[in-house]
Amino acid sequence: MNTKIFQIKLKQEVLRHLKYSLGKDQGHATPYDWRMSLSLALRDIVVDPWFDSTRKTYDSNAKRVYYLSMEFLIGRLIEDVAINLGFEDVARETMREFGQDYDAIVANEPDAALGNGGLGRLAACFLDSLATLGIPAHGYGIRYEHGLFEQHFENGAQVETAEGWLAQRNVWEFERPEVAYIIAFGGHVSETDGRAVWYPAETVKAQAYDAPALGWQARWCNTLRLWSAKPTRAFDLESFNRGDFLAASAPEALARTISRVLYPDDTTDTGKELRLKQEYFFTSASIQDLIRRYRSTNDDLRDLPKKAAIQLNDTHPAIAGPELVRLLTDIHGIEIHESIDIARKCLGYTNHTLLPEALERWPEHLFARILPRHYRIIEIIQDQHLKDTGSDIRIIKDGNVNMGELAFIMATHVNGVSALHTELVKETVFGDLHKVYPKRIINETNGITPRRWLYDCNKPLRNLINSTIGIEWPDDLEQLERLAPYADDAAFQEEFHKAKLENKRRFINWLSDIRDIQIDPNAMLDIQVKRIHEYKRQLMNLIEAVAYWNEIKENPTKDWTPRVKVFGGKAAPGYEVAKKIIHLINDVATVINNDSATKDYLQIVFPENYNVSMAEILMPAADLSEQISTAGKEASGTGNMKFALNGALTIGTLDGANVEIRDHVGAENFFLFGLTAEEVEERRHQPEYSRRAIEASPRLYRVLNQIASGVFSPDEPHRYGSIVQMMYESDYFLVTCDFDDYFDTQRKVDKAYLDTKEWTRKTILNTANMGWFSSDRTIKGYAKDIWGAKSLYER
Ligand code: 26Y
Repeated sequence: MNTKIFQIKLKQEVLRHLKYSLGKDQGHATPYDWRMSLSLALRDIVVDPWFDSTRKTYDSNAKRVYYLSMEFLIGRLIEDVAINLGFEDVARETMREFGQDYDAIVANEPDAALGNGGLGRLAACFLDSLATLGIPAHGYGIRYEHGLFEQHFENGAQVETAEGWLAQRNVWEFERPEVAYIIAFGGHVSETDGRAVWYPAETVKAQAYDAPALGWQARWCNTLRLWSAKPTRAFDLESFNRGDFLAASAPEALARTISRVLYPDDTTDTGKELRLKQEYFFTSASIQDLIRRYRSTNDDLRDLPKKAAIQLNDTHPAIAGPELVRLLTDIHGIEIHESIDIARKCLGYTNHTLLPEALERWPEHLFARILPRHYRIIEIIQDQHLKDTGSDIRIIKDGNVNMGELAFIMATHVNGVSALHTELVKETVFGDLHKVYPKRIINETNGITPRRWLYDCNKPLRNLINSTIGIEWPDDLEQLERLAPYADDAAFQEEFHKAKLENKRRFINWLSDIRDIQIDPNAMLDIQVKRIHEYKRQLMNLIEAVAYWNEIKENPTKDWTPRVKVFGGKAAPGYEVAKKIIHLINDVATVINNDSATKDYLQIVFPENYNVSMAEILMPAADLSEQISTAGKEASGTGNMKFALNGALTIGTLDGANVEIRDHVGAENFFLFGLTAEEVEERRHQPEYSRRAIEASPRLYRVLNQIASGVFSPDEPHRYGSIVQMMYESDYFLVTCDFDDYFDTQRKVDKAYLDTKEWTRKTILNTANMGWFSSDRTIKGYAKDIWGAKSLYER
């Protein structure tokens, strides 16, 4: 449609929704009303490609991908939809004609924060790429009433409050009251003549809510189906009549708690009964749903693997294996060993972490109590595996049901998320199983969607790229290589630098709205944003800041490179050390930012509540990306990719996808430091390794003394005594051992930054060589190596 005509149409549609969906007239409409009306008008346009895609999928009876994930960290959608439809300018102009500020309307949308961090954001990027590539797919997850908690600081300490995205209507979803399944828990199983019948103690209903997942240029549209728990019987009249009012509302209470809130932990095993129920709840609903869909057009469930590829995003949905077996055998009458075989052919499992505390294990008694039939099926799966392989690796061991082993044994392919991580998976967590199934583990290096993480969030750079290499790159990101020849072109360098400055100004303006802080856009923006974890070593970054501050104070007239250090991220509410680190960062920031002798050279900011929308402002603005985890601990990282794609240089260790990023952008355009994964293991065996490292480094020693003696916490001098003591006695993540190399490398960064032309040349080469890290490439890999799924979209 011609732009002008479309604009008139969109204008009419927005007004129609304002009047008939919101019940408002123009004179009284709030930004919320405008946002809703615009969203609804855009949503209407999405419905056609959505129907088309669904129809094509049914007509072709093609293989579908089912991506099961406890987390989808989506962020806002309005701009994403407008851009995928190609109507961004039209939407902006339409709102302007109504006298509305389009950016403010976009910002009115709450983030859909149905995830903790990397794993959840990866799922969201994968949905985008699946739709862009035209692969028929469903995302399946939980429609949490409360997403990830909101973080606030009180006197520098993190406090959490409940997030309430569903307090407002979620415009992107369609409620499907007719799509509902019964999910059972507890009770007992009776087995007669080899036939098992499960008599559950309680049941809830899983009800579907569908949101369209639109791809680039609206060529294809998949579905994200999220399950909400509802009571099977809203009200137990019998109990009520007996006068037992509490019991009468018990089914409702259980149902509501199941999809009430996202577990706010990442990488610490919560081991809570409710979490197991959540996992089974959404997995069972999803498996029942995909079987129903399959049976609507196919007869024999033995052919399910030809039509359904089920991907498990970590072990959280690992109960999918036994659940599929249960449905095939108990409901559809297929012999159990054959069912196991069918289920395995459908399943793939992605591992996202090597940290032992993040591997899910359920106490046997708890598991058997809640899922008695599945417990029995797991025993059968285990027996068959032991018999087939002659190994002695068990799923049920030492009183626990191990979900990693279960997922591994039930999957055709197990994948790691970066080259290094995959090798470590083979050597460590699944070393034994790898020997038994040597072909099962493969690598699929993570990626990010270039639509959200460059095209949408970085308009200055988008425009420059468009005018340099054309507009084909957003779904063919390796075209960015064509920017490489311009790296030495002075005019292009200037334009590239200007785009970066514009993004930095945008960040500074945003920050000045929430903080009283003056920042020079020419200062280096050095950013570390991610969940707060000891292994990610925010503490090392902070110690380095203090050491730098000390140095500036000693020699205030030297030409120091001005830096603004930005931290962002949440700590799991129960993770005490991480919370202490947050408090320390804020305390150090208070002291350093108030030091008039150094404030032209060093400032520290830690904006509250880092989320996807904040990332969209930070990533394009960064000069330096901090990717400094202890080698061997970060499975991949994806923030590292977002920064480099947007023209930041990385200071980082040889960990996760940093290794591959460095290979792509070139070692000379990456600031490498630190021990390798192998050296880390060796070092841990040396006695007193951290004490010795501290004694060998006067700089580090001094900073630790300052922290320990209360320089940053005069109101409570011993506040950080435990942290300093930990550095001396149990520095498991080797902050102390990597510190000197890190500090020295930062000084190389300082020096490099002073040469703007050379720095810009390097940043151009980063952007130009990051195309491989598009999640489109990742999804093509999964489709070919694991799913056997094809694109149905014709160009
Ligand atoms: C068991 C439960 C407490 C749990 C909940 C969430 C365990 C783990 C998680 C989340 C893990 C996670 O986000 N891992 C990250 O996955 C990213 C995507 O693959 C990686 O880039 C990143 O390195 C990894 O830490």
